[in-house]
This record gives sequence, C-alpha cells and structure tokens, in this order.
Amino acid sequence: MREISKEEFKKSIIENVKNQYRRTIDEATPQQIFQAVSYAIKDVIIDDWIATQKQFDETGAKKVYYLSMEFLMGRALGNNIINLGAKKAVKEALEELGFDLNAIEDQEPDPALGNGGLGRLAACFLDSLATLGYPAYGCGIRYHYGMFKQKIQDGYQVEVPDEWLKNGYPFELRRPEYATEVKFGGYVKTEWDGERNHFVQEGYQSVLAVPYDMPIVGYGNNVVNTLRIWDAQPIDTFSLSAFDKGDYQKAVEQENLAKNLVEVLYPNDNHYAGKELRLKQQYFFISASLQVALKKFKETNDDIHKLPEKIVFQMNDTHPTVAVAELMRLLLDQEGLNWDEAWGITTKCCAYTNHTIMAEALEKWPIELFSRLLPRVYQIVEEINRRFLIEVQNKYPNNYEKVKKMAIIFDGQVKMAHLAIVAGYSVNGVAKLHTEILKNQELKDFYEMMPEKFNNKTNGITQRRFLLHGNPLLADWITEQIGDEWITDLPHLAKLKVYVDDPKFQQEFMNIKYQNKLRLAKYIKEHNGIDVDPRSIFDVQVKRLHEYKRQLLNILHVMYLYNQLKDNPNMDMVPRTFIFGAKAAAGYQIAKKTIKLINSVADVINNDKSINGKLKVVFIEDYRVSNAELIFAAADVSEQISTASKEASGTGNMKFMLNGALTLGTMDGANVEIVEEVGKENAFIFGLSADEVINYENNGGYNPEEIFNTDQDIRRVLMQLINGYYSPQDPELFRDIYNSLLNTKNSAKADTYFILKDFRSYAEAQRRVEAAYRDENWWARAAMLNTASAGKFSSDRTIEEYVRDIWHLEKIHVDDDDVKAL
Ligand code: 26W
Repeated sequence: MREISKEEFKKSIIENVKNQYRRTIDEATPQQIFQAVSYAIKDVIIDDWIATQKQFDETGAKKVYYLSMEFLMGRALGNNIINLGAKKAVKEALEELGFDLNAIEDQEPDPALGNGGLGRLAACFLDSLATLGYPAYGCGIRYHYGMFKQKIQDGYQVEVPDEWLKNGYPFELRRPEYATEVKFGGYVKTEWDGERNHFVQEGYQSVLAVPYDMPIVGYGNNVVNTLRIWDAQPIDTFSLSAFDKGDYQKAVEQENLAKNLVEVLYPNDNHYAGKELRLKQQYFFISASLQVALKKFKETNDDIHKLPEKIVFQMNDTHPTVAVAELMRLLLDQEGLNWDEAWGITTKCCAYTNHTIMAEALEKWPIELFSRLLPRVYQIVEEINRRFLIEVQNKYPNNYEKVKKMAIIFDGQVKMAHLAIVAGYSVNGVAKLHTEILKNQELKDFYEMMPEKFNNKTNGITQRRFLLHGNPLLADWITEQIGDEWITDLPHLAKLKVYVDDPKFQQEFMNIKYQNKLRLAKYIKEHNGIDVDPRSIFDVQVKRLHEYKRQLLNILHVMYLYNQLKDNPNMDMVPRTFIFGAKAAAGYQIAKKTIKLINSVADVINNDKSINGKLKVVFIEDYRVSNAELIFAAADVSEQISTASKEASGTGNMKFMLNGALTLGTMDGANVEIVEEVGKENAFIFGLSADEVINYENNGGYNPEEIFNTDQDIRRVLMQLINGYYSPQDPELFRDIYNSLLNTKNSAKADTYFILKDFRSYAEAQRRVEAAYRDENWWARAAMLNTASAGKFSSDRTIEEYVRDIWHLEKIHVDDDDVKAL
C-alpha cells in the first residue's frame, strides 16, 4: 500500500478549497471542506483507477457486469480513506487544519440508490470484488432522487425528496465519450436482403444514455473497479433521422422522456407496481450497459463467439432481466448472428439471482405495455418462449398444466423470472433455506427440468464498512488481540474464541459495547430528544417496514410488556430500550400505520413516569446506511423475526452478529446459518418453522380467532388497538391493523403472517433474553462468540463462491510500480 503524505494532503485540501470555492481554508464551510477533502482523495484514487483499468486491457481478463437497478452505497469518503490505507494521515492532516474527520464525513449525503437488502448487497459485493482483485463493473441508474428521506411528523412517516446531488457529488466522473442511444417504441420493419431478414426499429423515441463512473476502491491492493450509473439526456434534436426532421412534437416528447426517465428510484421493496416508467428505466440502463460492454469487447476481440470467455452478466433479481433479450437483439440484429449462435452465447453469458419468494414481488409485464415499449425485444421474447415451450412439450407430452405454469408469456403477461431462468445458465438463491424453497416449492417445475442450473450463494456483508468503519473501537480491539488479517479474511475472527471465557476480555468487549451504546444514546438524544439508559438492553429491529418482517409482532409484545408493568409496577425487570428504524413504501398503508403505532406506543410509554424508565421505545428517523453503522455497533439484541420462509436471507442479521449482538429470530433465511455457526444456545430462536408455515398456507391458513378468544393477554393488547388506549383522539386509528390480524368475516385472510400464532413463543424467547442478560458473564461470552463466529458471513466468501461456481474470473494485481509508471 502506498503511503500518503500528510503534508501533501494538507496542501491538496487547501488548493481544492481555493480552486473550487475561491476561499481560504478558514473561510470554508464544513460542506466545502468535505468537498475539498473528497477531491483530494479522488486525486489519489485516480492513479490507481487508471492503473487498474490498464491491467484489465493488458490481461484481457474476464469481467463480471453486475446488473442492478439498485446500489445502496452509503457514504464513500470514510470508506475510501480506509481502503486506501490513509486514515491516519487524513485524520491528522484534518486535525492540524482544525477539523474533525467524523464531522467532515457527516457532511456527505448518503448515496441511497437502493431500497434495502438487495441494493445494499450489491454495494457489499462491489467492495468485495475490488478487495479480492476481481475485474468487475457495477451497472445501474443515476437516479436524481434516491430513496426518500423519512421525516416523522406527529408519529407519521412523511417522505421528503432526497437531493443527494444538490451540492454536486465529488466521487463521480462524467464520461460523455461513452454516451449511447437507447430507443423506445415505434415499430419493427422487416427488410429482406435476398439472404436473410433484417429487423429495423422505426418511428421510435430515443434518449441519450450518459454514464457517470464512481470508483470502487479495494482494500489495500491498489485495485479500483467501477460503478457505472447511467443518466439520461435528450438526444440532440439535430440528430433526429431525416424522416423525423422538423417534428417539433416529437422533439418535445423525447426531451420529456429523458427528463423523467432517471428522475427517481421506485421506493418499493418486495412489491411490484407494474409502472410503465419502471420498465423504461430497466431497458434504459440495460441497453446502454450492454451496448457499451459489447463495444469494449470488440475493441480487443475479433470473434464475438468468444464473448462468454470474457464477459458474464449477473442479473440482480428479475429487474435487469430484459438483458437476456437485449443481448439476443444485439447479437442478431447488430452482429448478424443466427438464432442458434446468438442463443448459445446469451445462455453462456447470463446468470440470475433470486432475492425473494414474496408473490407480490414477481415482475409480470402486460404484453400490451411490453410490446408497445420494446417492439423488437418483445418479438425476441416471443421466440424464446415459443422454442422453450416446444422443449417443455417434448419433456412433458400433453401436459398443458406444465405449459401454463412454466411459459414465459402467458395470460397476457411476460414473466420476467421465467425468462431469467430459461436464459440464465445459473439460478441462485441467497441462503440455504431460501434455495431449498426455490427448488422444492416456488420454482419446482424449473428445478425438475433443469436441476443443474440451481445453486445457493448465501449472502454476506463487507466487514470493511460494518466493522472497520462502523465500529472502530471494536475493530481496533480485535486487531490488538489477533492481528488485522480479519479485515480481508473474516474467518480469522475465530481466533477470538480462546478468549471468550476470560473475564478480562469479556469486560473489555462489553465495555466497547457500552461505549457504542453511549454513542447511539447521544444520537438518539440529538435526533429524538429521548433519554435512553445505556445500561438497558438495546433491542433493535432495523430494516424496511413490511408485514412479513413483523415489526407488528415486536410492538405488540412491547404493549404486552407494558401491560405487565402497569399491573405490577414493582415487577423485577431488566430495563429495555426497544429501537426501531424502518421506511415504509410510500403507498403501503398498513406499513405506514404500523410506524404510527410504534410512535404512539413510544409516546405513551416514554412519558409514563410510573414505570421508572424500565421501558423505552425509540423510532429512529430516516434509517439509512450511515446511521445503520452506529446502530449495529450498539445493539445487544438483533430482532430477525420474519415469518419463517419469507425472508430470503437477510443481511442485517449478519451485521448485528459481527458487532456482537445476539439474534432473537425465527428459523428463516440466513438466521438458520447464523445459528449453525454460533450454536443455538447462543441465540434465541422461536416460532413456526418454514415447513409449518408452508403447511398452513397450503391448507388455507389458520384461525387467529381461537387465540384471540382464549389468550387473555393477547386479547387485551388487541383491544388496545381499537379502544383508543394509544390513540385517545381517534380510537379507530388502528382498526385496520386490528383487522389485518383478526377474521372480520374472512378468516382465511386474517393474520397471514402468523403474528398471533407466534406471539407466545416470541414472548417466551424474550423472557429467555432477559434471563440471559442478567448473567453478565454468560452474555459477554455469547456476544463475543457471535463476533468470533461471523467469519462465514463476509461478502468476500460469497464473492469467492460466485467466482468459483458461476463467474470463473481471474484475479488481477496492481503493483505500486504499475501506479508509479503512469
Ligand atoms: C419490483 C419491486 C421489487 C423491489 C425490490 C421487488 C423485489 C425487490 C427486492 C428483491 C427486495 C429485496 O431487497 N430483497 C432482499 O434481498 C436481500 C439480499 O439478497 C435479502 O437478504 C432479503 O432477505 C430480501 O428480502
């Protein structure tokens, strides 16, 4: 790793402030300092970036293109500094100039070009790919507005636009030289040249896709990969085809198309809304990414048939799946290949990851919309479907059921998951249990027909952000005990296991946790005005708000605890702080109501002097990557309480574990593997199993009424939803939540997420948490064991598995000399 000189760095900051803002360093605002520091860092990165790309060209290495609608990057400055190995120099340089690095980092907006798990996973993967030295591009969209900012007003979520580009984003680089045209609509004209048909799209509207590149800095290895996000610009009106020249109306329409296209990220998580603009976004960034990828390939390769040796497209869920048909289009119409050649290449280049089994998340585009927007691409999908159905019929003669269930186009809709599976050479789930459910339930028919495609890649997280950057006290302490290899080889953490029984180490470990709880308590005081007791159990559930994630189970249990305390104010109880953080999709009414419920309960409980501060409830506004780092570091209990079978993997669960929190969870997603690593005795597991849930579902659900009628505690809590206990102004406020749990005429539709069914088991697990926490040594040991057992959950491991089984990449090396030679 190259040394960064403190003195030169100071000079660079001062120069940048001068050049950018015409100010001296003592006149500059904190935001301006942030910008100047970032430009100074970018200066350092640039050389590595160039050297890395040179290595790509010289070695002709195979690359993965990670195609994703979402990259939830979080702030770049702090991580770039760390990965460059420049933390000490930068921190000291800033101090000498009179600034605090943390405060400067806080000036950066969170680039939040993603919703939740899937987008954050993409960001962790980029970090791991660069750190491991694998050639990779992230390809996505430069949304002008990312995930909305959440304000809480009167307990309600209010969405505020996220103006992350307002001050300019210092780490991006506009690359107009790679701009490319993307066409929508019109019709397809067929031209026969005497030998074959040519398909030409006419009467279309188009936009210019302009890429912005962001550097992805590997840890300590000089490697800098690229995240390429596409912006849209109106096509120069002059370049309208001769046919369209002078068409004013069309020029205006094209301009509007470009304006709207990349304006905003759809804030839905696990819910498909079927919006036309969303399909446009998908095709826009896919067409641009693929066109440029092929062009680049052709610069150094003359045989297009060798594409699979040099390129793999990984499709992050079905959102980029139009890539399959777009690649076919380019190979057929632009490269002049015949169908079998093109299909042979496409099916060796594309691979698909599934991230959810939630039925409402499945993307199915109406034929009318799809064919109108993408006429040529639709023809190709039709042909893929026609040929695939012949295969299905050959394998299952006269079995119309199979055709119905497996067709790519059926019932007026294009099913993107089926397209991805048929064209992809790999289909993977994101945790063992999830992959088994895909194989045996959701995608059973496909698994039976093409079992060789299916594989599991259990998710992971980057320890560089979620421990090294987010929890510096613990990171330093670990390094002191076992050295720093864990930073690039997380299983080294297992070396901590020899210390878990030693009271001195236990105490040090828990003291760091305490410091981190103080840090979070301060944040909560500043943002919520609530005093929380850092000695209380910090019990945390942070993730998107969704019924299947069951924040409702958590808050109902808080209400139940509060009832107990009210009945028995002297109840011996370890003080507990329940911390929530969650954004609800803007149109997801019951989810938004759940936020209101949490805040209403918080209001009552936090202001009730009679319970002596034994219970506190905190809703952290605007949960996002930057405050997540503080939250994970400070957590004692990690709430991972999804209805079993519904959470594909979860990755927050891993971040908590890494930071020494104990999991309170169902046997769902990656929780299963967490427990496998740390031992069931060091977690709190409860609730129905995935099999049990699926069984109930296949038999028409269960009857929550029975529980309501027989369990007085549950009944009381539910009645409090509709008697104004937490909403005296409007007793009906939480009626819809109540109704979601109880029959109201249609019992099959009640409590579809088994909240009441799991309630007793959850409450009992919570009692075990409390009992365990009273035993300080036990808890310290278990917390340490969680950190020590988190080695498997590095995204470095996940990426190595993708490389080994799917991508088959070679590492590149960028030596200091390669950089100096520039
Ligand atoms: C079309 C609307 C839409 C938007 C986002 C549908 C589906 C999604 C994502 C697939 C939702 C998502 O983020 N899934 C999460 O992916 C994580 C990474 O694999 C998993 O850890 C989570 O369990 C899964 O919910």
